[in-house]
Amino acid sequence: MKRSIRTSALLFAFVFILSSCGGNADKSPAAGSVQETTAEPVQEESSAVQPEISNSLTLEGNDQMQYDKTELRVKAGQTITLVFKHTGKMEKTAMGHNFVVLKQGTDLNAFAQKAMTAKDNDYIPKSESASVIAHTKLIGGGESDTIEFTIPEKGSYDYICSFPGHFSMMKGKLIVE
Ligand SMILES: [Cu+2]
Repeated sequence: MKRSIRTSALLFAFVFILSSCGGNADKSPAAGSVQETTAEPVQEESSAVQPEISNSLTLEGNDQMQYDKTELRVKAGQTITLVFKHTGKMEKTAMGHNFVVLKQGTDLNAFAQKAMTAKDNDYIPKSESASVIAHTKLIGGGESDTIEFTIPEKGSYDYICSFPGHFSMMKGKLIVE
C-alpha cells in the first residue's frame, strides 16, 4: 500500500516535471518544432466517390490529356453501352483520344509501345488484337463515339487511351461485378 502511494507520488512529480518542461518548450520555438509539420489529410480523388454500377456509361476526354473518370463499374454478362466524348477543341492529330479496354494480364507498357506504331489503324495495333476487348475510334475535339460490348467475366480490366504518349495520363479501371 505504502509503495503504491509512493509510486503515484513519483508519477505525479514526473508528470508535473513533464508538463512544466512542455511549458518552457512552448516559449522557445526551437528546433523541436521543425519535425512537427502537420500532415495534410490524404485525398484520394479517384476513390472518393464510388461510381454506381451501370452498363450505360459516359466517359470524356479533354484537351488536358485526361479522362473524366478513372473508374467505371458495370455488370458482367450484360451489354455495356459506352458514349465516349472529346470535350476539348484540339484536332485528333494533336490531341486524339480513344478508349481501349484490355484483357486481364495485358502488359500495358508493351501494348502502348506497339500502339504508337499503329497510326493507320487509330493506334490500335493489329498484332495485339487478341488483347483488346473493345475500343472506340480515335476522336478529336467536339467528336464522340458510342460502342457496345459485353464482358462475361467479373474482374478488373484496364482501359487506356492508346494515342502516343497519352497512356501514362489516360488510364483507368473498368470493374466488372
Ligand atoms: Cu488520348
